[in-house]
Amino acid sequence: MLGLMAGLGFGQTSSQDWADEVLYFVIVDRFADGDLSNNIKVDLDGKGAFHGGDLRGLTQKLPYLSELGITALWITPLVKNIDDYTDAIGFPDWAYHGYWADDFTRLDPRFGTESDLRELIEKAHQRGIKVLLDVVYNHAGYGSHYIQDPATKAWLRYGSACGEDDLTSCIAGLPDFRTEDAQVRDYLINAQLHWAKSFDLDGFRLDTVKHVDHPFWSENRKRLREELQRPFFLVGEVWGGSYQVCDPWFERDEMDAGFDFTFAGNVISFVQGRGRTIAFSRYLQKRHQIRAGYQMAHYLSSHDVPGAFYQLKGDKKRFQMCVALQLSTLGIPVIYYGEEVARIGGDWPDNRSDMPWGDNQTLPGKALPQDTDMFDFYRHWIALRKAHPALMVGTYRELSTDGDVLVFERQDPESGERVWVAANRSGLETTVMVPAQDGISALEDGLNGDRPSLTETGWSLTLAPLQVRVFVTERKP
Ligand SMILES: [Ca+2]
Ligand SMILES: [Ca+2]
Repeated sequence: MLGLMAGLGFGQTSSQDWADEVLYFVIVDRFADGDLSNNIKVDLDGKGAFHGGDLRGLTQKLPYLSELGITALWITPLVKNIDDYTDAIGFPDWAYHGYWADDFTRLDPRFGTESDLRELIEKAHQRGIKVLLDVVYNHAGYGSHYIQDPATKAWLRYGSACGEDDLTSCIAGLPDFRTEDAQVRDYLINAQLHWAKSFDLDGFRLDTVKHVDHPFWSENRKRLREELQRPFFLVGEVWGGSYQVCDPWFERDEMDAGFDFTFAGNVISFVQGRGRTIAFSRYLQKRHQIRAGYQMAHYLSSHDVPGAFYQLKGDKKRFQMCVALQLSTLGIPVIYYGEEVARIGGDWPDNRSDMPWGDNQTLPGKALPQDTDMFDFYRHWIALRKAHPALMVGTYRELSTDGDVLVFERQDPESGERVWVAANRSGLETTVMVPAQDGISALEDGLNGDRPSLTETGWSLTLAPLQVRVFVTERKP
């Protein structure tokens, strides 16, 4: 791998390596509590309180994640966070999410020890699961030691020093690092490089990307490459990001991928019958115009937005359509913890509720039910995606946009494999005719093995109400 990277030049391979990943995003505190001894001021009834989840709990749940089929984990920041809460929003809100750092040079004991982190990464790798650590360069937590310490307080903008633009404003009133200052920049990059060097992490998820200047991101990339000498993936949160919005960071090769803020809204509208079928098809097609070698990570829910299942008011069939389309679309699908067992979520802070563990006694979500049928649905679609690279990286070709049925073809540029995806958003069983295509002699449903027939007018595809099907094609013998 290293030799290949040297030969191709940087920026050519690390992103491609992630084209076949399925990423699972965990808020460590809300997932699984594997060590009661590190629980400090845990309050399971407090929506903004620590709930006790930690690295050891996450490690214990790796078999569950393997069964689901995910191939990479994104975990919330682990560095020491502030010990106080804010009640500006009407209830005590603590740093359980990890985004309010107090000290970038050590781990927060509430999430675990360095040996816990080492064990998580080692055991994840044994299962073929990569680990991305979330890092924040833009700001520190409220009242953090960085603004108390005379040696560092000039490093930040806070109070009346906060600016008005993206780079210098204090997001949610958080002290903003002067990342344009070389001393501050070097401190922050050194601190995060330490974690990348000391642990076998596979990359970083970069927080608040558009609030930090481009020279900082270029330096970050350069230092990581020079000092790690191994593939190290960077996926960045550019708020509101699409492939176009993220392109300035791709153009400068400051990150490999960005989060796609456009997918969820578009797919939810489509399954709700809003907008024309062809509009959704053209949206999907356009996503393929992304700069070569870079990727978008598309999600249905996150810690910052109300999730798709909640927006669809718990409509399971329509949510499953979103899932099936997410898993048959270009990019890196991101599953937000618990979606796969129908955690309903809600508006903030309910979108950060505990992972439901059914009746298996895992804290903090031990009493919350799991929808195992939803889990199986995810498992099958993830397996289908992994079995057919066309679904991950294939080109897009529209086959039918009649009425409420969308049919498109994905073709793997490497193997030539062609796979069809058909989605019926109507509440009625619908049959659509797709004209015969050169080079295709038979179709087979990738999940149940059904083989549609070729009539004089074309392929007759019948879809149940609110169903998505994938057809694997066969060539003429
Ligand atoms: Ca704990
Ligand atoms: Ca900033």
